[in-house]
Amino acid sequence: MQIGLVGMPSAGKTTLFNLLTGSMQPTGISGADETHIGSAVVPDPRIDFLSSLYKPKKTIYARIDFKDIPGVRMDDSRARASRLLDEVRSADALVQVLRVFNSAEVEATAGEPTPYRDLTDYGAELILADIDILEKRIARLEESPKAGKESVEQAELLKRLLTALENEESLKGVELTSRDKELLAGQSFLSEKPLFLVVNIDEDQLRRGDYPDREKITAYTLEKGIPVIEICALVEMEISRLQPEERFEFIEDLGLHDSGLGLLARMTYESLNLISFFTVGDDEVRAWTVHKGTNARKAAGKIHSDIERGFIRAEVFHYDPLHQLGSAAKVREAGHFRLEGKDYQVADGDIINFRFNV
Ligand SMILES: Nc1nc2c(ncn2[C@@H]2O[C@H](COP(=O)(O)OP(=O)(O)OP(=O)(O)O)[C@@H](O)[C@H]2O)c(=O)[nH]1
Ligand SMILES: [Mg+2]
Repeated sequence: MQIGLVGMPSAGKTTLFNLLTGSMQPTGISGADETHIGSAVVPDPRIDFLSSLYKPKKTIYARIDFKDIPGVRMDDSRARASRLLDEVRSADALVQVLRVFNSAEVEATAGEPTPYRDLTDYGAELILADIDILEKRIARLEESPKAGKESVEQAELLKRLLTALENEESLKGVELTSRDKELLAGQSFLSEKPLFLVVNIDEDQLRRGDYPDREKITAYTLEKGIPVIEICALVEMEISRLQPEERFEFIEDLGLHDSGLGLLARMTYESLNLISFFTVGDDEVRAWTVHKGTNARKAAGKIHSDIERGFIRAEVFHYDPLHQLGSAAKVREAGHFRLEGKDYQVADGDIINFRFNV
């Protein structure tokens, strides 16, 4: 699972990428031209607590993989534009970064921020790219000399998708039968990907709690069901490079209650229906990420395919009573230990020990 950071040039994607992943990629107009890949540690106070309780040799937080994709500039060649679009296409979900902050340096080349226009233009671009692909595929299907029943069926379906897009409806809203899904297998569309918005604001805008186009952006994202967070990418990145004792002062001063990374992680977990379960012990305390509804056996497979194959039982207790009572022994005494079978649906915050046999 990889999340693409996308949007217009100079929106602050690479700045945000550096903040999230602790990288030092060059930013700015003459910044790097290439896509960057990195992963971010998902902050989780539950892991902090478990680690302080078990004092393991290793503490491993969940991670989210990000890909920083440069924005397409007006003067870009078609080849570059299409290469960048392919990068977007290969991401599983998209975080669109929106330039709202004021910066004389950036405005000298990129002009005044036009956040609402950037937001809607980018959405339209994704739709246009999908239309382009659909038209090509439909033409190919119809021109194929030995067009069988399946090709006809497929072309019909693609035309239905095309109509939706031309009416500016998202593909997320198109109802698909299981046959449709079969016909579409392996085809991915940009406007169908989960999309989140990061509004990249500056310090003043953060203090004021307001910025240009705020109301329009809120209305648009509400209507389209796009989750939004506001981040001061540059400020946070600078703070993250300070010594810990200095950091606190700045965070207090700005009233940054939650880090950009924390907000982004929470938004992606919620919207993508992801949950965490934990494994604990003297060796290792670790968070694992699975989709809501994953059963115990599948969850075991996250750790190792042998554990999935040889699955016998899952010993489960929840983080909450452990946090309240302070030790696994007390949790056991209080009767919160459970033995679950392979079909048990793992819950967010479960602490699991898998019994298996290979
Ligand atoms: N003042 C201010 N400047 C910012 C902020 N975020 C980014 N910048 C500046 O904006 C410029 C562009 O930032 P980048 O992170 O390189 O932008 P990008 O989205 O990666 O741009 P491309 O890769 O060209 O698409 C850099 O000079 C950053 O320092 C911010 O929150 N405030
Ligand atoms: Mg960049």
